Amino acid sequence: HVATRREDYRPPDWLVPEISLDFDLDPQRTRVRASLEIVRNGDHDRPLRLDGDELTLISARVDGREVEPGLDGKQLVLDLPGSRAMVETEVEIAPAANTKLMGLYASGGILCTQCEAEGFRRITFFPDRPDVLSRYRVRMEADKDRFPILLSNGNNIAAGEEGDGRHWAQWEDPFPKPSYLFALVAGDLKANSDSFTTMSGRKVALNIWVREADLPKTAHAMESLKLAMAWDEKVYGREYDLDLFNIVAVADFNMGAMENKGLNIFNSAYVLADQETATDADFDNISRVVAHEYFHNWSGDRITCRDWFQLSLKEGFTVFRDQSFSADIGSAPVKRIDDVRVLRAAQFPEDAGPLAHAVRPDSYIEISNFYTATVYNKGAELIRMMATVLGAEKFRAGTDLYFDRHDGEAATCDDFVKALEDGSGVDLSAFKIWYSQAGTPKVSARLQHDPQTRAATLHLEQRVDPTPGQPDKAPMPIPLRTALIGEDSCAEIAAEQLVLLEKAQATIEFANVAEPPLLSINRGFSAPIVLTVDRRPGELERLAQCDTDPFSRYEALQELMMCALVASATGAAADLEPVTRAVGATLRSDALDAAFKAEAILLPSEPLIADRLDVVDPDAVHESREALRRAIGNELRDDLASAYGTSGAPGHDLSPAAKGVRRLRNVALALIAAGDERVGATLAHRQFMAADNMTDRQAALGTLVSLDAPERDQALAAFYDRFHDDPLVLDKWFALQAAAQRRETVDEVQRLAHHPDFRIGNPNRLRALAGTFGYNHWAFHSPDGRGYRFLTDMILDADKLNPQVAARLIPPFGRWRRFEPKRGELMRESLERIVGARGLSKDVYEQASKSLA
Ligand code: B3K
Ligand code: ZN
Repeated sequence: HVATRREDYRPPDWLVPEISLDFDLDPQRTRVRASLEIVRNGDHDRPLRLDGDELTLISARVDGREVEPGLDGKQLVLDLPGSRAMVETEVEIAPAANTKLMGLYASGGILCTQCEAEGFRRITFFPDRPDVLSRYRVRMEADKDRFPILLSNGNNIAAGEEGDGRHWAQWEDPFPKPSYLFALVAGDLKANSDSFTTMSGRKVALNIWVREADLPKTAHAMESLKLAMAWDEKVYGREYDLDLFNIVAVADFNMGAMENKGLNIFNSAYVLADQETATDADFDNISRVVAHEYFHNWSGDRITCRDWFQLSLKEGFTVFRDQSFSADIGSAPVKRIDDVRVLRAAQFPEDAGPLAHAVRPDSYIEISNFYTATVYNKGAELIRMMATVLGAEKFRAGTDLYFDRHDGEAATCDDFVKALEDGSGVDLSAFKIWYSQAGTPKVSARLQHDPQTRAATLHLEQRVDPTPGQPDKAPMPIPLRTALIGEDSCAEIAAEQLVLLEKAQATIEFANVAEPPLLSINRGFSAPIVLTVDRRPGELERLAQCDTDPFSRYEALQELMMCALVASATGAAADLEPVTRAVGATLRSDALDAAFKAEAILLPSEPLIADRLDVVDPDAVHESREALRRAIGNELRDDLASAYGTSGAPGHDLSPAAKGVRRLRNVALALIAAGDERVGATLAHRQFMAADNMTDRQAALGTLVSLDAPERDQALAAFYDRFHDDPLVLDKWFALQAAAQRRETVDEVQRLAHHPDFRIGNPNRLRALAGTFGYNHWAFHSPDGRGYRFLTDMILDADKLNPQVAARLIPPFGRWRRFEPKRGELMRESLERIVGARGLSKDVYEQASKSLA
């Protein structure tokens, strides 16, 4: 398997300004005729190379004459004498046999496409790279009964009948685009139709296409779409540019969704929702993903990436945009807490492990493996840092210039930073290192106070550990929003300022600090770093009460818990008293809202605790966390009971306030059960039976699945009976059991893998079972290695069908070096077994072999 390297980038030898595609659609055998207008790019005599993958070539023509093209690997090679040519190919593909779900495939009777990153070559021969932009004309023909709806990018310009039960449609997309944004859908679909009037007064038709039975579940996605369209006009000045915007939901999809121009294709999990089947988190995720894909119309489609190393140009920026959108339509502090939780759960471990790579990577074997938390979420954080440094107005001037300057182009991350600099007049060159240097910076902070002189001195130090291929690291610019809080007054005594740590060390002075100060630093998580603050006992507890920044206040309580958890996981004496006291005070606070309380009192996850340990013993981590949960459940019985009794959240109410109340009630329920299993089981079962919404039902079941109570199996059976015909809810049923905190979970997942409803070929179902299990720290790391064996078998079985999805199950193994020797060795052996398997895909090979290194 050969690596592609960023430094080898060369502009394309040939351009394709126009392409016509003609599809004769059939699930078993689809005929694709392509006409490419080819133009030589620059002065060279290299042949035309067209990418292809699993295509059966029927014929090829150059300027109307049949030719016998050469083949180099999977590429079709044609010598073209002139500077222009019309190249026509005819190929056959088999959508129903396409289990990789890349290219044209079938999902529940619908034919659909997924082309990013390199799926278009599975449809026709083409220079399948993002810097070749073409205008697309598409004609498709299909059986009218089975495929009454025929969609592609852009506008529907003609349609008709063939008489033999077949019909056709023609589509044209006026905007030149790279092949990865091509899309086609054919199926028996019904639309929820609406419209949006843009800021310049153009009326855009909006459709969300689903199977007829799912139509009632599309209202929230439609509302989210209209909110996103209005938000992008207001916040970025971006208007939609076609008269039509289509969204299609399919049940089999490798990722969340895809931003194809004018025809977004979605995993149905990010479209379908109603009160009875979707949780508050599902509703939020739908808003987030609908907005994300919509925002790509500008940050991705109008301006695309020059090459796949620049992926974060569109993904980091678009994640930043969707995060800001969600913050604006919901609770901004809670959204920030959520985003940081995702970053710490997914990106920090990636950056600290064998798969660490830069936001703009230097090489890849399989680009699908680089749709990572680093490219997406760390990419968003680095844009957030630049936005923080610039301030809202200058940042907007920068993005305006970016959209204006690069419209219609395939751009680079450097272009983006340059536009921010030129638009704002601020030099951001120091920040570029965030694109190229992998690893999470570690910052240590110490605040010294002299009551006599009233001077406070902040000492800062940073370092970045080596990552694969990058042994020596340079200091990075780290913007730290910083304030001082009075220990006695419980108020801000030094107003917030932005401290930019640029070198390895820095000292910052504060004058007129009369009372003992508490350091409130990295407020709002202004930099994606690991921060260690040298603190006196009692400081964190006080900050958890007094910090004026909601994120830092949350962080203080989390850190207080973490210190206790790490202490007890390493066998040191842990004083749980200050923790329960602080949790109690948070629960009783009148100043905090329910959503914030819920986030703040939620214990750090087991993987997060493990990240703090030099040698991980998963049993010790589990015991330590359970002990703290028990202590909180017991000590704070009354506070938890009154939190659980909070009213004001009718099931249909999706306001941030109602969602917050449900969240707090359900976090409280889990802690009550930790304190007293019997009380917890009774409450949870009662809630499960009475629930009029999926948030409360799933949370109740989530508490029950980890208990050894008779109510557990009753509730699981009742849930299955009611919802087994709804695939998205059935995914929850699988996931809840795979997440259960019990010794038996490893047996359970093995049984579930043989359940008649388990479908290894459906990515959502596979992720619900195997993906969830991989992050069930205690169960996955079962000391006998059965958890490892289960996931290894799953990965190898899944790889035969869908390499991309199989490869995404590997990261839990990558942390093998950090575990106690017995488990570490078992994990390493699992990776060896994967790498040694016959017929392994390059996706899985790359992830497993790099994990061993
Ligand atoms: N751009 C797509 C990613 C598709 C990747 C497939 N390997 C989804 C998104 O980020 O919006
Ligand atoms: Zn995206």
